[in-house]
Amino acid sequence: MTLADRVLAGDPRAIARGISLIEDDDPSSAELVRAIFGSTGRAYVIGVTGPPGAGKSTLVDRVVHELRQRRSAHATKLGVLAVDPTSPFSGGAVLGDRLRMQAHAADDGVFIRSMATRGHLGGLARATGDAALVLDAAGCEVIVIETVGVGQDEVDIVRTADVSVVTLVPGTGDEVQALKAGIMEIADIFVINKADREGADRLVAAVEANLALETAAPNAWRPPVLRTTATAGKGVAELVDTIWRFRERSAGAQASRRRSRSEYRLRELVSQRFMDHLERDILAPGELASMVERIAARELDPYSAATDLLRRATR
Ligand SMILES: Nc1nc2c(ncn2[C@@H]2O[C@H](COP(=O)(O)OP(=O)(O)OP(=O)(O)O)[C@@H](O)[C@H]2O)c(=O)[nH]1
Ligand SMILES: [Mg+2]
Repeated sequence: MTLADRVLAGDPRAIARGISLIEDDDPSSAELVRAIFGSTGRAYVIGVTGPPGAGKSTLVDRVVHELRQRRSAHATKLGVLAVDPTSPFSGGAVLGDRLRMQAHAADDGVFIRSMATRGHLGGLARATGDAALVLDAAGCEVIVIETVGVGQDEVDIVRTADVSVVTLVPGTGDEVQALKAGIMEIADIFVINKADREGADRLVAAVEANLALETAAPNAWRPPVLRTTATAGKGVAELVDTIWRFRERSAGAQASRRRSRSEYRLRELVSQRFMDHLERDILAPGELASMVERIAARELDPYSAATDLLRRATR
């Protein structure tokens, strides 16, 4: 039996092995994705992002629990990916997540995995997308992806999700940073977690005010701003309801989102492969770096450099 066959059969060890290959950018991971791809596209992917310590893991844990409670209606098999772009190898925060999620360890309907990558730029988003494919192929009906932070990495990772939930916390100024990183635009649902803290009302109002500035098309989904206290499980049922309302409401939008995700992945992969090919097969060692140096020193402009590289690679 191949690894792909075992993944398709839902074997947890094969799932773990497959994700490790993807994480390590092992050449055989492309083969795995090729073999399982036709059996994917069924899972509903929920992205949860927000600043460090916002309570994302606590919230995800509760959401998973809630979905399991409603299992027949929503999901009998679930996957959770906790992605940590800040630590190149599985670090402390991720270990914390692992421990916290022990609650589901005995529950064989839930597969939990933390991820990091030593990959290049954009590598984590690709790895996350591919890891989600593995869980999808293994029969997970719902996949939750947790990412830390509110930067470009998260924006890229959230692109792989069907719904993106952005968590913010009162009294931290998170929303300012999130605004800058452009994460507000990609949110389908806002969650003000730690609503037990002072300043929740103000933060809700600030996010609402910001949303009001956007001119949305009629009938467009207007991101709701929810409040949760994850530690007490408060607001979690409402969050799950809202996610499902989003899922049902936007079936048409979902298809176009999946299309643009496919396009993004293809473009990403081609440019990555093209650069790999250039550096490995065309350029002399260090040649790209010296080109970069010359551009920085204004001896060469980037347009001429790109034209030159393209010509050499396609000759
Ligand atoms: N008061 C309060 N504390 C909370 C709430 N939700 C989570 N916490 C606490 O906040 C801390 C961080 O929670 P995590 O769930 O680890 O947060 P996280 O966003 O996953 O953290 P990272 O993954 O490290 O970025 C923990 O001590 C939680 O118990 C909440 O609703 N209210
Ligand atoms: Mg966490």
